[in-house]
Amino acid sequence: MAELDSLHDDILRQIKDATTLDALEQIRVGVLGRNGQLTAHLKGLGALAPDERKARGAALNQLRDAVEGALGAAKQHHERAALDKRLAEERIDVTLPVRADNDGRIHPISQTTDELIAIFGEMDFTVAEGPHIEDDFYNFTALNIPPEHPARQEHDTFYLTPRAADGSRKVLRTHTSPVQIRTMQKQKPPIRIIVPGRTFRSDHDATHSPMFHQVEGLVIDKKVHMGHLKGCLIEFCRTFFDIDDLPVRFRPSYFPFTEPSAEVDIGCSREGGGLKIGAGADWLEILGCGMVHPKVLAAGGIDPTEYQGFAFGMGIERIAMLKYGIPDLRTFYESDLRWLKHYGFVPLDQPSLVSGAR
Ligand code: 2NM
Repeated sequence: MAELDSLHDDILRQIKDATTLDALEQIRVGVLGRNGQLTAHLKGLGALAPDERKARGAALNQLRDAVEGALGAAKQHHERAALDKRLAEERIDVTLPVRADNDGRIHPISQTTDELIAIFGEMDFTVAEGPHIEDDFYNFTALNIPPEHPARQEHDTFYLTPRAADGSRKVLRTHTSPVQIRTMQKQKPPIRIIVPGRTFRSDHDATHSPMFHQVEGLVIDKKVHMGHLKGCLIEFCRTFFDIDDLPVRFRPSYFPFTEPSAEVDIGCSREGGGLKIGAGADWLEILGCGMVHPKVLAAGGIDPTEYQGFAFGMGIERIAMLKYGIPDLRTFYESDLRWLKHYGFVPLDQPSLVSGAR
C-alpha cells in the first residue's frame, strides 16, 4: 500500500509538472494505457488471494479515479490557457485587401441571380427562401395542381423514399412556388417577394437538367391587377436585357395556379440562323405569369375576396444563356475552369442598376 501511495504522489507530481497537452497525453498512456503502470497493477490482481484482491482492487480503483480526475482538470486548464493565448495574440486585419491574383470568377448563375435581386429589389421586392425537400401539399396541392396532373407523375418528379406512416412521400421541389405558399402563410399582405433557387425535375437532355434554377415572384395587396403585372414585367425585361424599347408581348396561356395566365415573349430576330434580342419580327418566350388563383390564395391563408395578386416564374439558366450568349445548358454544371474563366464574372464587380444589371 505504501508503494501505491508513492505511485500516486509520483503520478500527480508528473501531471502538475506537465506544461503541454502532449505531455499530459504521454502521462495518461504511461499510466492508464495498455502497457501502463496502473494497468499492470490491475492485471496483477488476478494472482492474489480473494481478501487481498478486494482491498488492493479498491485502492487501485481509487488511484485510477484520482489520476483520471487530475488529468481531466489539467487538460482543461491547458486548453483554456492555449485559447486565452490565441485570443490575446491573434488579430484579424479586416482592412486587408482581397488577394490580388484576381483568378476567381462568379458563376453566371450567381451573377444572374444577383442581377434579378438588384432589379426586383429596386421595385421593393425582398428575397424569400425555403426548403428543397417539400411536402406534397406545398409543391402541388396548395398550387391547385390536381392529383392526376402529369407533373405529379413518378416520371417527372423526384420522390423521396421511404414513405411516411400515412403513405405520403416527400418530393424535391419542382418549382420555387412552395416558398410563395409558405410566405403567404406566415406574412400578412402586402407581400412583394422573389424566390430564386434550385429546383428539380426528372428530365435530362440537351436543354433540360435534373437540377436547375428558377426565380418566381409574388405580389399580393388590395386592388392588385393585371396592369401592375404587365408594368412590372415589362420593366423587368427591359432592365434585364438593357434595351429601353425592347418589345414585350403577353400571350394568353394556362397554369393551374394562376387565372388568367399569360406567357411573356420578347422581340428578337432569327435572321441568318442566329438570335438577336431586341429587334426583328420574331418572338422569344422568356417567362410565365398570371393573377394568383383564388384557391391558391386561400391555401396560403389569404382571403381572396379581400386580396388579389400576381405571380411569375422563369428559368435562370435560360435567361442567363440568352443574355450572355451561352449556347449549351450542360456546360453550367461541368465546373470547367476554362468555361468559368470565359463566361464568369469578376468578383466585387457587383450587379447594380448602374453596373452589370444595367
Ligand atoms: C409561373 C407562372 C405563373 C407562380 C404562381 C405562384 C403562386 F405560388 F403564387 F401561386 N408562384 N409562382 C407562377 C405563375 C409561376 O412560372 C412559369
